[in-house]
Amino acid sequence: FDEGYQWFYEGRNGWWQYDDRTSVELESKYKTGNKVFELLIAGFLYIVDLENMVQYRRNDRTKKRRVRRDLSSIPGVKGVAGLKMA
Ligand code: V3L
Repeated sequence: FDEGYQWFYEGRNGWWQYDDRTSVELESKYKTGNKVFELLIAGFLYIVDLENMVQYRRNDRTKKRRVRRDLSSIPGVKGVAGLKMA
């Protein structure tokens, strides 16, 4: 990772950091210029589209969440992969 950068997906009123394994995968795809790819997240296949910076379940494309690569110090981070920050 570049110094201080992290991957986030959109929550209701803020951003969730991706879990470590998924973050490493995202960073690797990002670095190789891979724009659209599948990821297994909590047992479901998701499409990540880095051209439009969104993710959505492969078999339900109606619920799109924004994706963001930004400094880990951004405001509004709720926690990691659904686990609220202490
Ligand atoms: N990593 C982990 N869980 C995810 C991810 C991901 N990248 N994408 C979706 N889910 P959907 P608030 C989120 C979960 O988009 O209160 C948060 O992690 C998603 O979890 O329709 O709204 C929280 O746990 C949701 O439970 O595929 O901010 C939860 O929402 C489920 O997959 C509530 O967060 C369906 O999301």
